[in-house]
Amino acid sequence: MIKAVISGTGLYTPPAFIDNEELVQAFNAYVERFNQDHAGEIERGECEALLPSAPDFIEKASGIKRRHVIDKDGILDPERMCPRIPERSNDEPSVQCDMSVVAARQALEQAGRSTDDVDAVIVACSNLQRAYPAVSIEVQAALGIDGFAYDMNVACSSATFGLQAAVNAVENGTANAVLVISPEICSGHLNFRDRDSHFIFGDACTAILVERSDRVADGQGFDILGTRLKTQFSNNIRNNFGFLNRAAEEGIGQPDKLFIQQGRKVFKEVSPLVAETIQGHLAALELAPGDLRRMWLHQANLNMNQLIARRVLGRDATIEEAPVILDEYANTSSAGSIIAFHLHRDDLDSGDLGVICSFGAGYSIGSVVIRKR
Ligand code: CO8
Repeated sequence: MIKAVISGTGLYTPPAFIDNEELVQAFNAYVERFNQDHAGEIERGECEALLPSAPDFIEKASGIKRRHVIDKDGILDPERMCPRIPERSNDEPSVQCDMSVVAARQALEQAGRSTDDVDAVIVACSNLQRAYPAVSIEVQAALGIDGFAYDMNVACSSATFGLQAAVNAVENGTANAVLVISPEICSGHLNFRDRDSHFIFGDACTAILVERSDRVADGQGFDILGTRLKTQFSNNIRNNFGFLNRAAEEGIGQPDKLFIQQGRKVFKEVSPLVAETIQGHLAALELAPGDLRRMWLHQANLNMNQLIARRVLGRDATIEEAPVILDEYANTSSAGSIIAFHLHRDDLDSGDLGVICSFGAGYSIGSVVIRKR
């Protein structure tokens, strides 16, 4: 039977980054101005004074120290607090296409492949910059790939769900090699005026090349032993931005057209679900948690990852067992677990087992168990 292999990965990191101190300085300047401008209403009890943010809180509550972003100046401008990413003409490549091409070329280079070897592109991410034509088809054209492409969105689990789609395509013979690309511009849909969440996200793009095992040299890449997906509806992470917004004038400008969450509830509800999903997936593959050398977990919150790893292993995980990239990248939605895999796998030996696991809005969870070839 044809099996699927991860033969290469790539990562595009925007050069600009914002540390917690800079972010909080801009946020607090906005808060100060807001409270001054609304002093009368606040005094009459018609409006609540805004509270300042704090770098210490951010690091302690989340583990995040900084985040890479496409545009820094617009986010740090207290008058704007939103990245400035100018529109491009239809004749220019879109921003998500540009990011995707860089990450994809890196994945191909790592696998020793050219675009001629690829016959499918899946762009899988939390937010697509337009309705159509599909960004994936634009990326396919930019890379000169003969085949097919489509976009998909399962929020933070987009990349792992995309991986399962790629595995299915390779194993049923629809494609020989599939690129799964996740261009995440989280700064575009983060409310930088919201104290509870203004620090959470960053931007990045990952790419994964999935190929038929019989085309990949022994000792190269990772066998995909299995994928398991799980979804369970929840409103606790939500974004109501969509094409019907213009048909409902009452909602225009409301904060729910950006990312909103009940962070505490997400933490409490998702952590056990993730641990159960990984344990159940391992058991179905006749593996035990103790067989895992590494867990490349979704990178949303450090405390959450430590809890999940503890539940899976029955003890605290070492930093080698559950590597962290959110200190540097923050939450990059579906790209997070793939960045962790991309940056923390070279020390693995042939036969070592690991799990890539995403979790987030939906709720959605994707578990991919792999073995170093
Ligand atoms: N500065 C200082 N203090 C603050 C701040 C701040 N910025 N924010 C809150 N506080 C205060 C609160 O007022 C509260 O004070 P008090 O105790 O006096 O009431 C105290 O800090 C504690 O507040 P919280 O209970 O809110 O803080 P938590 O300890 O729960 O930490 C977190 C908040 C970090 C948000 C945490 O709950 C968390 O990370 N939860 C998990 C979240 C998660 O995993 N979410 C998934 C994200 S969704 C996803 O990954 C992809 C979605 C699709 C992509 C969207 C891209 C934009």
